[in-house]
Amino acid sequence: LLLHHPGPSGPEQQLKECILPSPLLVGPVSVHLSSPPSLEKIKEKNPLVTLGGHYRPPDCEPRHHTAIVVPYRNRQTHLRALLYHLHPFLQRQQVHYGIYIVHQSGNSTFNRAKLLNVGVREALKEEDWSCIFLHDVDLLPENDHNTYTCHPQYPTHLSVAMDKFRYRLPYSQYFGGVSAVTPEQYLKMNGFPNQYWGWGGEDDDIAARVRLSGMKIMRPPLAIGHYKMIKHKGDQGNEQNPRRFDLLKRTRLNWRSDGLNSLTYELLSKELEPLYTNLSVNIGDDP
Ligand code: UDH
Ligand code: NGS
Repeated sequence: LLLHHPGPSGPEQQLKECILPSPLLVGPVSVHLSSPPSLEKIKEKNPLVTLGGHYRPPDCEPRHHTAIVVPYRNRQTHLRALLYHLHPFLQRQQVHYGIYIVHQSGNSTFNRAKLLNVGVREALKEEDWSCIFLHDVDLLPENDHNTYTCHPQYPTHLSVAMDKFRYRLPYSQYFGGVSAVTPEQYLKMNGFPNQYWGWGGEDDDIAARVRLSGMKIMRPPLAIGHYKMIKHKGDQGNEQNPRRFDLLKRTRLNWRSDGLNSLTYELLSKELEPLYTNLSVNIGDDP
């Protein structure tokens, strides 16, 4: 199948669809966590990444269009480590991708799930992504056979074997870390909850929404879904949420009314950095 793709130099090139699996994959990679390079160095190592942290494979027409959404506040070193690892990782997979950092501005209690809602909405305003990854900043994938693409029918949980859980799931319904949905799946589950302020439970709520909306969770094999987590202490402004257990009891009643369809926020700025798009957002505060 031949498709038209406007080349960078002007005249139209004809590109063949990318081969599956990508011939550039290497399998397991060793991930080093200590002192990641500067953003400038990372940029030099990734010359084909364009402003806002976008990339298209230069030699073939990509089959997948993936937005990576990262909930974020005050984790600069982790962000550098993620960008350093993720850019080459995604390029080896030959996906068309963009990286969106959703920065919660101000000092209000952190709200991971709401930031993810914002990221999905803003990413889809910009491009017709076929897959959206929800990616913690401190998780580095260790095997590029763990492809950053979506299952057509069901949401995927990717970080099934994290080093801190001794490369297993901590419990069978665990949905934290790295997961992926298509825009259709996201719509079907009414996105993510907006009411989880502080640490814990929001990922369990998201997993419950998947089931309540009639879907199930897909996962890669444990041997492939390996991740290293950058060790760190609990963050200021993200203390354990004492309400999480009560909220989780009500997911079944609340998921249709709280989520994508009740999302409000104020986009303060959108900056196209060389390696990522930086969305700064006011999501309000714990009422
Ligand atoms: N995040 C930030 N800044 C914060 C808090 C969270 O960027 O201040 C983001 C970041 O992408 C992180 C994700 O939200 O990876 C999840 O944060 P988390 O603290 O829930 O999870 P993490 O896996 O740490 O990073 C868990 C161990 C520390 C909390 C222990 C509480 N008992
Ligand atoms: C569960 C939390 C999840 C959390 C998981 C792993 O207990 O949000 O532990 O936590 N659920 C509730 O608190 C209801 S971790 O070991 O990474 O700190 O993701």
